[in-house]
Amino acid sequence: MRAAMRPVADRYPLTEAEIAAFHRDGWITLPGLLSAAELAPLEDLYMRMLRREIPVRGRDYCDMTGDYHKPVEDYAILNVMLPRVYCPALAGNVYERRAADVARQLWGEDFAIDYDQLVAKPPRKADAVFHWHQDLGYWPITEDTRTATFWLALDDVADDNGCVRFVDGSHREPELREHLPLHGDRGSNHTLVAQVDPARDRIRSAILPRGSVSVHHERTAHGSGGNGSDRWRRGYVLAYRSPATIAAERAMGFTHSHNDAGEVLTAIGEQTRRREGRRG
Ligand SMILES: O=C(O)CCC(=O)C(=O)O
Repeated sequence: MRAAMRPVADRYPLTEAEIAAFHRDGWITLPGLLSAAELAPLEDLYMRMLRREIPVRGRDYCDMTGDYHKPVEDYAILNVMLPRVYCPALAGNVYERRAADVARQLWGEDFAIDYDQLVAKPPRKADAVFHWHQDLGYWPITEDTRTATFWLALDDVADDNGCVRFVDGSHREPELREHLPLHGDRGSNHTLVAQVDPARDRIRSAILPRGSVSVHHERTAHGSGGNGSDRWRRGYVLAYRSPATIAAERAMGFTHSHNDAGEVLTAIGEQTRRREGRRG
């Protein structure tokens, strides 16, 4: 299938070169996953959630740059965890169906949604920095490492409005990089920060037109700069993993909600630190 002919209904066929690039670099971009007509109803629900017309419980509506006590009007990165829980109309949408098709081509048939997330930088938010991290730094370490996390652009995104940037090949490093909390402990703020060195790491920006996606692996280091532009930078994240991995997470009490019990998040942090400690 030629790239120009996709998508076809719920399918988005990948080329062999795209599959190889995902496994080599730990991330890829895919153009035109959704059309303007397909984006419009999703964008409407997205904005209703950001405006809090659809209620979101507790810390699942937060600012990824600050502590949990920051006033909403000062938020730099508006972050909604688990939007399909709070807005069931999102469940089963065309983005979910096409992303599932892509995830299965990358990794095999047994793939399901682990969590979803909205992550939006309003215009002129120079402090809307999403710090470098590997997703696995936030997650429990599970046996099956297969992940495909999608980041759908609701706006044209580039460096000026804070697009996501990835470190090529970092998913193939033998150990996770060290992750330290940004503010105090995980009870004060969710954000963790990993070391990335522009002199040593090969960093590339995921420049995406509206309706396109990036797809990354759970160990690929990534982050994003502030939004210095007059445009929004809105992303809609969907993470796919195997049903067995999702069940293992849930058995630990880990749902990707920021309202998960503090002891669960602390135990996961300790598991990651023990793993990092084995490096030396
Ligand atoms: O939106 C961003 O800048 C970062 C998003 C992210 O970390 C992710 O999708 O895993």
